[in-house]
This record gives sequence, structure tokens and C-alpha cells, in this order.
Amino acid sequence: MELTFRWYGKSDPIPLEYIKQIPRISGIVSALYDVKIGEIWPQEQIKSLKRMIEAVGLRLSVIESIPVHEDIKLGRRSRDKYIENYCQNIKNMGFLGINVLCYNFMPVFDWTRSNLSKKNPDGSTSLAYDQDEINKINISEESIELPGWATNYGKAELEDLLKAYSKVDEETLWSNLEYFLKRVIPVAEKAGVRLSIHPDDPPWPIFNLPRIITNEAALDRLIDIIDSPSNGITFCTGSFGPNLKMDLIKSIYKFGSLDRIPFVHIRNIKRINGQSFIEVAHPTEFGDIDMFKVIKALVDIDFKGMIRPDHGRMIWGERGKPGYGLYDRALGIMYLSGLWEGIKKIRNSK
Ligand code: DNO
Repeated sequence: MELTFRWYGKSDPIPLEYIKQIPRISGIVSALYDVKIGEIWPQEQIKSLKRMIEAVGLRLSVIESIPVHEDIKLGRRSRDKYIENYCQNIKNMGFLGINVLCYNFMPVFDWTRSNLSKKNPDGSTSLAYDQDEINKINISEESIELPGWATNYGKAELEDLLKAYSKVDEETLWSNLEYFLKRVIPVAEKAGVRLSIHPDDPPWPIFNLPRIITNEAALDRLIDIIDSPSNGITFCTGSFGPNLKMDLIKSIYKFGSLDRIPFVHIRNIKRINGQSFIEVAHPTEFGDIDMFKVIKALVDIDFKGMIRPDHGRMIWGERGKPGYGLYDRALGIMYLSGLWEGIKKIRNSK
């Protein structure tokens, strides 16, 4: 198991040196953020990112993410060219010894929240998702700035995408994912890279756009598309957490034992009636996810992949990228690694 931390490159307000000071963190999760979606990442830029990280004594362990071009998700004819570029990126990663690639297959929007700084009684702020708020938004008319929102797309492009997706139902999206995986996974295998799909967050359709990586059955279907360790899952507790029907612990045992989980994102959420939730501090008692059981399952399956603390609250007056401040994520990973050490030692002493 390797403990990692997400870092947004030079524009991240958190210096790499600070991350290095968090006990037990040895890996960085990062990406190139200025390459157009669908293009080949310049090898020199990846090398320089890697060098920067290595200069402080850390390593570039995971690329999160190389975004999948919408034409691939839509199954447009131009997808082959973008798939070819994707394959080239995978080969380049493998060549540089970066072995895990986190990606997602969510149409247009990545992770979505309705509030980026919901005030908590203790003065900290959290990311929150309120389904009623989301229902009130008319995405083709309002321009909204939220994380994971289609800031990459201008208004006209967004409209065009929404129109195109109106003809794409879940089954079509599945078959487009299958088309993609059947082409990239053999390349990834050869390159020694493990793709890890990130679940849809929240795990249900939003704005009438289909979302398919939402539950255990979807993960079964995904790994059945191609039976390969390179066809893996980023097991994100906070993304699956709002889905009441998902037994997180059972899924960790199941997909972990099958060696289909190269990467884990850990955070806690508190469900608020129906389809709304707020992100809370990592420890079990603050949310609906039993962190002891999550870590125990990972210890039990002898998890050898990467773990990163996912979103934290903003605490101690910190300002920064929503969900990606230093302090609460550092507290979170210390708590998780303490659980890991305790569980492992008790198990070994029996
Ligand atoms: C949110 C992240 C996601 C993730 C992508 C992977 O905080 O976990 O944005 O990076 O979905 O492609």
C-alpha cells in the first residue's frame, strides 16, 4: 500500500515540500492541466512534472486524470483518432514508469456539488450536494462555476454536447465505454499501466445525462468487458457512499480480491434525506461510512495499490481549491494510516 496525495502542479497553492512533510506520504497524484482534451501530452512536460516531484523526495505514482474526449463517450466517428491519442498517452506514461491512470466516463460534467463552502457549526466549510438545488439549475441557460463543471466548454459547445447526449442512453454509453476499453486496455497491459475508472459522482444521472458507473452491478459489468488487471477501478468511498444500495465493504472485498482496485480515494459523507449529502471529516463517527471497516477490508485483502485522502473540509482559515486544502486532507490520511497500522498489527499478533 502506498499513501499518496493529490497535487495540482505548479498552480496548486500547496507546495510539494509541505506534502513531503506529511508523515507516510510517498506518492503524488497529478496530471498536466493545460493540454487540450484529446491531445497527446508532451513527453517533456510529463518528465518535468516528474522531476519536480522527485526533487523533493516523492514520486509521481498516479496520473489523475487523462480526460476522455466527449467524442469517445458519444461514439462519434472521430473517436478513433482520440482513442489513438489516448493509447499514445498510456504508452508514454508506462515508458516513464507511471503505472496507474485514473479516468472517468461521465458525460460532460465530472464530479458535481451544489455548494463549495457550506458552513459547518464549528466554522469549517464543506462541499455539499443538494439534489433540489441541482434540479433548479437550467444548465443551458445559466453559466455556473462549480468543480468538475464543464468549464472546458463554451456555451455553444455545451449546447451542442447536450443535444448530442439527448440521443445517448445508458446502453449506448456502455457500448461506447466497451469500444474504448477494448482498444485501450491491451495497450495499457503492454505498457504496464493500470486504468482505474472513477465512479460517477454523485452516483446517479444528473441534468438528464446518463451515468453508468454507479453501483456494484456496474463494476461487475465493467470488469467483464475485458478480464485484465489493467481494466481496474478507482474505488472512491465518497462517490459510492451516497448510493444507499451499495455495500461498500462487500465491494472492496469482492473487487479487491479479484485484483481490480489499483487505486482508492477515501473520504466520508453524511447523507441528508434522499439524494443529498455533505462531505465531512474522515473519521467514522462524522458520516455514514465506516472507515474502520473500509481499512480493515483493505488490510484483509492485502491491498497493494495507492490510497489517497479525498476531499477535505476547509479548516484553520485555509483558503484554496475546494476540497483540496492541505490541513484536513493531512489529518484524514493520518487517521487512515493510524487505522491501517492498528489493524495490521493486531492481525499480525494473532
Ligand atoms: C474529484 C475527483 C474526480 C476525479 C475524476 C477522475 O475530486 O475525484 O474529479 O479526478 O473523476 O477522472
